[in-house]
Amino acid sequence: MKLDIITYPDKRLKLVSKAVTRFDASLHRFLDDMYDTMHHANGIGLAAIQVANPLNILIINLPDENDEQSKETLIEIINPKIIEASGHQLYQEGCLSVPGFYEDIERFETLTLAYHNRHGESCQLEANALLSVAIQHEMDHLLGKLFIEKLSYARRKKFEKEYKKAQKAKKVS
Ligand code: Y12
Ligand code: CO
Repeated sequence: MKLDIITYPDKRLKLVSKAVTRFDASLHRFLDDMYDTMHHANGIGLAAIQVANPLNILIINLPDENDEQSKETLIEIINPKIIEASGHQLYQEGCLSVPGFYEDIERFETLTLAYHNRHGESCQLEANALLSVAIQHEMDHLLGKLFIEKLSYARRKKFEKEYKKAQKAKKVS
């Protein structure tokens, strides 16, 4: 089932998400709904708070070398914790909760992540390049942070003006 994605400036995006403690059928249904929602919106990453549920859950589904997404490569990450990070990279980010805006953001190049899967089992992964960017972007959502908060003062002001104008135009059409 597809859920509604909340968008900036919805205040719920500022909430700090809470740990998942029950790895039950209701969690599995919610993860499936998150996938349907992200897939329908052509996204590659989604955090639970983007569908108004403040839990430490994120999903990532990167495209393959032919630019195609497959559910087989979906990564479900619950209660993530970065245990090591190094290097720096710039990547042009976008967010389903900030539609129509993309900007270069600096992130760690590589990271090691500890997390739980949908069954509550402890897992670990190493990520670099796009996967590393996606994990850091989605983990910021769990802390109530959006990538636009990383912009310079001048760029953020320009964004606010452009975004408001685009929102107004959407309402009229
Ligand atoms: C690298 C950078 C950022 C992430 C976080 C996950 N971000 C997304 O999945 C963004 C998806 C997105 C999709 C859009 O819709 C279409 O392309 C059809 C979109 O377009 C509009 O809003 C108009 C914007 C963002 C992971 C890895
Ligand atoms: Co986002």
